[in-house]
Amino acid sequence: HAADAHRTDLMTITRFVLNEQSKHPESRGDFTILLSHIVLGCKFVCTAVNKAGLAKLIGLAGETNVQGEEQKKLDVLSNEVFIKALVSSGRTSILVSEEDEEATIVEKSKRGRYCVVFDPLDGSSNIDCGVSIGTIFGIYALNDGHEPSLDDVLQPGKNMLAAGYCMYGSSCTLVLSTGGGVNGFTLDPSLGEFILTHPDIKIPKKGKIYSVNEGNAKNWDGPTAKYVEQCKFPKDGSSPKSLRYIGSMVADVHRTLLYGGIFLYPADKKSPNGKLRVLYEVFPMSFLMEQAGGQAFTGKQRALDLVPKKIHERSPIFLGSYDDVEEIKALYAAEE
Ligand code: AHM
Ligand code: MG
Repeated sequence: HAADAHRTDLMTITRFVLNEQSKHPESRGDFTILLSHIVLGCKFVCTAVNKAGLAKLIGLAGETNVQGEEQKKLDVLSNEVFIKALVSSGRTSILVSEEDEEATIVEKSKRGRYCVVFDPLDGSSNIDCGVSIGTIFGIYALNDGHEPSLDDVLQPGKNMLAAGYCMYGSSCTLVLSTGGGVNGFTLDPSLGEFILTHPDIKIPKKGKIYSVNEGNAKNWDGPTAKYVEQCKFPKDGSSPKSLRYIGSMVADVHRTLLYGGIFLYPADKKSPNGKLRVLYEVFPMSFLMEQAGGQAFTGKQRALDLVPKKIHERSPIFLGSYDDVEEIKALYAAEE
């Protein structure tokens, strides 16, 4: 019966992506191979994060442990794992990581048709207290027939082929979109496989939660300040919103995706471009939000229309439920 079928017919992430790719007759399986290398990186980081306290992986980079061995900070380790997995997949040509100043141009013999932008371990200031952290990634296709260059990744987010994140929380959850909706997979540690647990995620049209670092309020611009005031003292007779802010983007965005509401990292007087990075934080999360029926806005434009000029560029971001983002858009429009 149905419940039995559920237990024995496991939709793994590889099977899911293979199914999706088979809808594209031109597909050569390259994307599936690339993704399986990203998944490997996520599994490795998940294991490392889970035993971070035990294995004393949380020391400062360059510190030595009791055995006199060099320890690596988790974010440095995660970065190495992803770079090596992506290069060895033979399917990438350019990699941009938050951890590396310069983009990695893959050596000729290992090149492939994709460019990957990623933050190997976002929210790493949360590691020591055991709060959820995550990996964020976006994938572009390489423009055919030329030497890979930064122009291949300095592209608007709407050109991404796929985006996702993996959250290392009470469970390890990978959320992915290849442009046909959003799906969530949870790692079954006994199988070592990500299993489809959240098919076709749609964000609620309107939410009851706002998520922002309110400690920056004194430096906010008018529309952000007005919006947050409205969340607390709604003028339309609705109930005030709840505030939830973890300070770990993957966790804050994951909750926003599932429960609805809005996540804000606005500009302020001290950081006129906000804090979050366009290529590997703002774009992948904006891509997922739109694919789930929500919106993502920079204060000036649709986030995915932004054309980055530098690989580590930052942008303010407001993303979440469709109606909630409409409200902040209206406040910015009224300012002009
Ligand atoms: P990081 O890339 O240095 O880890 O910083 C990014 C993190 C995000 O996960 C989170 O949304 C944000 O920084 C929180 O910033 P703040 O502490 O200013 O609220
Ligand atoms: Mg980051």
